[in-house]
Amino acid sequence: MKTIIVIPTYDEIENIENIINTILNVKSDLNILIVDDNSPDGTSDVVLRMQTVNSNIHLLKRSGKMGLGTAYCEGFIYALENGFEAIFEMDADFSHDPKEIPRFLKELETNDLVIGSRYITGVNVVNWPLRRLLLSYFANVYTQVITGMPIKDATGGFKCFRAEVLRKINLKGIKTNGYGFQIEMNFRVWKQNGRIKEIPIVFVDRLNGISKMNKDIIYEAIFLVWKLKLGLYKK
Ligand SMILES: Nc1nc2c(ncn2[C@@H]2O[C@H](COP(=O)(O)OP(=O)(O)O)[C@@H](O)[C@H]2O)c(=O)[nH]1
Ligand SMILES: [Mg+2]
Repeated sequence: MKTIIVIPTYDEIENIENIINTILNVKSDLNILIVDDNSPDGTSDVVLRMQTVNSNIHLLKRSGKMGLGTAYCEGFIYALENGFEAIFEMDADFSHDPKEIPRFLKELETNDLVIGSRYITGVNVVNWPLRRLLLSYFANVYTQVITGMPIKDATGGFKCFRAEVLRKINLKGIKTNGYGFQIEMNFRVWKQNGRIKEIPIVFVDRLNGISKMNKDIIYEAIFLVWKLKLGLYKK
């Protein structure tokens, strides 16, 4: 399958070159799309430089920080327009191990969405403060109870979609970010009876750069699950 890894970036200068090279070392025919929100640290300049020697590296540069959800949706639209069949979500900060990419692709042969899950075999999170781990864990229990969606890790950001399933989603209508975005995408695939498979991954907190997580992302997710449950979202 023609595969692209979509990576949203905001101030990832310390990770960008390394993550791109690590992914290409896993499989040199993978394509990578960086969706950069005009990072002040010049992340996109590094991508531009790397593009000159490798045409598998793509860049979408947006005018400013507009959030993770819309960055992914623009990336997905680009991927669909360019004929990619397997479309990944992945972070730039090495929390997601590129070596796992082939395992996702194997599972995608018989599924529509493969989710890297931190919570199917106990708790596979390394180096997160307990506060953040508890927040994530209970956010997932809450999401599962309210929505009824049988997914143990609905907020994770390492996953792979089949193009067909993304084509059925109104990507321009999605306004959520962060946790909420991940939940909403899973929910929409689930509602169209997409085949969803969780595979265990280990999530390691970033070593370089800083997290862009904030309180608004948590409030958004709390209200979103009710909206989804009650059907109050744009189809
Ligand atoms: N384009 C874009 N990327 C973002 C934005 N916010 C976060 N990111 C990227 O999304 C990924 C996950 O963000 P991160 O800060 O690591 O979140 P955390 O892992 O939940 O702490 C990283 O690659 C970030 O650079 C944004 O507003 N726009
Ligand atoms: Mg991170």
